Amino acid sequence: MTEKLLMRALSGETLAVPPIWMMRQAGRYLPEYRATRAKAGDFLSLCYNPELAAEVTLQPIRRYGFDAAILFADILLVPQALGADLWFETGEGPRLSKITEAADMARLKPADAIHDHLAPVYETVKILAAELPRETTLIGFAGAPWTVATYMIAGRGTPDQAPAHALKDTQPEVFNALMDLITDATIAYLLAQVAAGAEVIKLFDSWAGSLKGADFDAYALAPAKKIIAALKAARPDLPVIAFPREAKNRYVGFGKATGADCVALDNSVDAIWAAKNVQVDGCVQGNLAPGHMVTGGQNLIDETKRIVDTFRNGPHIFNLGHGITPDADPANVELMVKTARS
Ligand code: 1CP
Repeated sequence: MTEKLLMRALSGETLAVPPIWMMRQAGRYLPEYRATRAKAGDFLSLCYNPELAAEVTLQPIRRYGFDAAILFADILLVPQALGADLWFETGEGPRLSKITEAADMARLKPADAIHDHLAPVYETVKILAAELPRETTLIGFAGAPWTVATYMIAGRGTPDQAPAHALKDTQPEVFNALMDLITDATIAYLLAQVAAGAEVIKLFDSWAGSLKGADFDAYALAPAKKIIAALKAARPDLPVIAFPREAKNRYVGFGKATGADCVALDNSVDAIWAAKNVQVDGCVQGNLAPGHMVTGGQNLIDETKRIVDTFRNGPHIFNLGHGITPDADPANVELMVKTARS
């Protein structure tokens, strides 16, 4: 049997101490991350520098001994590999060339043309597979098609994903062609990560919560199902974590319907409800509010214990409900890990 705790939880085992990792665990709250990013020049140069990307992936493992490392990259590298322009405005976030009509779609590359551009990412995975401690699981990832599409359509992050909803409703053929292209590119990208040594895949659907009813089925559930089926056709034992963030009641049955081995819960989800309605079907991940990494103290200890206790009767991976923020205190992460493991 594998000694990797994360793999054991993903195979459905209930463990006395949950495996732990943290979304955005390599990030700006760590001084060593900021130093390495400065060495690379900027964020995208860091993503495409295999030695330095592997270095920042390893930093939180050395500091905290997390049970999993997540490949350092970004969900927006796939649009860039498909031919979109991508840059980061300092202090603001990502900017991309926009998809607003069929002519913009026609300028994109086919799904199987992404690999040259993404080769440095596969190289990062190879370095990590060789360098990680034997008890640490390597997670590869991609954005889910809807979330990636929201950025490609709007050309930036949006609070309500309005431009993507508008394209879906007014030019469904353009929208569907984009979703299909992202889906195929994501399958190719993730299979290449697995071939390079990723042991688990996580699919981030950060904006799934803005899809309602039949739209949720068509654009969150169906693409996840298609991607997971394609991954498992190639690697039947590959565990997949799905994160349909803010799916609310649609978290129920999401694992079964998509074939995901684990469903990641955001911090708006009540743990008692999730243990009864989601964890019954298998492993769940989550869901401490990232704000506790800023505020710390007794609240952090109490909330960490509450979450570990509530999920203790089934398979559980301890994590935050979303990414750790740049203003977090590294000492609070230490306290969280110590509390969850005690
Ligand atoms: O300045 C910096 O150093 C950049 C900050 C940063 C980091 C550390 C960005 C820009 N991306 C990342 C890395 C990243 N992004 C990882 C690496 C592994 C880890 O978790 O440690 C991962 C898994 C992601 C995934 C990602 N990127 C998501 C999905 C998860 C989520 O947070 O909801 C999304 C939506 C993005 C887009 C993105 N990239 C970066 C930013 C600031 C954003 C959000 C933009 C927005 O909506 O405004």
